[in-house]
Amino acid sequence: MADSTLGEILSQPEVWRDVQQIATEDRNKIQHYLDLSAHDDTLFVGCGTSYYLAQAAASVYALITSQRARATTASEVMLFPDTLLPESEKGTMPVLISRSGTTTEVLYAANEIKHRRGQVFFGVSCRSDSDLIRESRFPLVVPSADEQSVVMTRSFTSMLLLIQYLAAIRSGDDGLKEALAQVPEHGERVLERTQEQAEKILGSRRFTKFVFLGHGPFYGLACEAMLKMKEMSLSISEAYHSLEFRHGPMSIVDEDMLLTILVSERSREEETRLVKEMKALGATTYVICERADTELRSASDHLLELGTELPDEARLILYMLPLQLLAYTHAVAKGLDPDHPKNLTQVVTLS
Ligand code: F1P
Repeated sequence: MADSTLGEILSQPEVWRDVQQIATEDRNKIQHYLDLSAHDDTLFVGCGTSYYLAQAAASVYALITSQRARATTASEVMLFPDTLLPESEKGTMPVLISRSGTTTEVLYAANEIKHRRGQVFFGVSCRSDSDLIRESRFPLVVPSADEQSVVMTRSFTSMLLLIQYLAAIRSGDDGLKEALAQVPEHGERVLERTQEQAEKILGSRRFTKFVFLGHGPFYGLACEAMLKMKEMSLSISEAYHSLEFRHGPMSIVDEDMLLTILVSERSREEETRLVKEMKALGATTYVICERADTELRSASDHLLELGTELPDEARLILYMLPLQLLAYTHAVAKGLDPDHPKNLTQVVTLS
């Protein structure tokens, strides 16, 4: 039976407090990094879970700083660097993200940026003794978020939270830093409520298809939820921008589908309409949101209201707790061991 994966999932509020401490104690160092790395465009880079982290990070970084930010896979930087870092543009700051700091494509991307282009980059990792961090001009490390498990859970949310603090420091938004400081306590309350909810949802029907939807930074979270469900429970699992689901993918909606939507305050009205339509097509709907009005509540077969009074850009990582537990619970119910996911290793190194 899994123990490290579940333990790592449940430890997240405590590790998030460590991130808050790093952002406070290292604030001057982080500000110095930002001063030295003056840039007007940020490219977040990663693989697997760390790529989905890069997607969520780019969107929330742009929201907070009002600066341009993009996300890509490390393999794209390795194979098609000129499409992302054209020689004509020097104002882009790469942020390379990797729990292990040793993933081959990430190190290739680091080499391309540093040694072939003579540029510098931020490195975000859980391991300070890694090649990525040694190569980074601006290293940011969250050691207590590291994991024994193959699948990434607390490393994902903790490195994303650190990047949210980076954005808040960059934009001088003290109100956002105060909002982020409240997230660990909300996390403890969410964990108390969601382990039982995951069992209730999965006990209600035998789902064979899982879809996760979201917009803005919540799309990167939806992609990560898709990957967790796939990695841990070996299930058919897809992720889309919420309104994109109508443009073809909804053809597979039926009674075997659990459709989970990560509702943001910015897109709540449109996402409420979508949930009602998908419920009418036969999907079981699971809505995670800040607060549900009557219409959204009636369209939700299962509902988690976070009730934090925090803005979208501060509330992000709280959505991952129920989503990680949903995947974990489904895996164990199928007799699988999330600590030893099929076909996977903790780090992908190419010889
Ligand atoms: C990235 C990654 C993980 C995946 C598996 C293999 O690792 O692809 O997302 O779950 O563990 O490695 P990293 O570059 O963040 O260490």
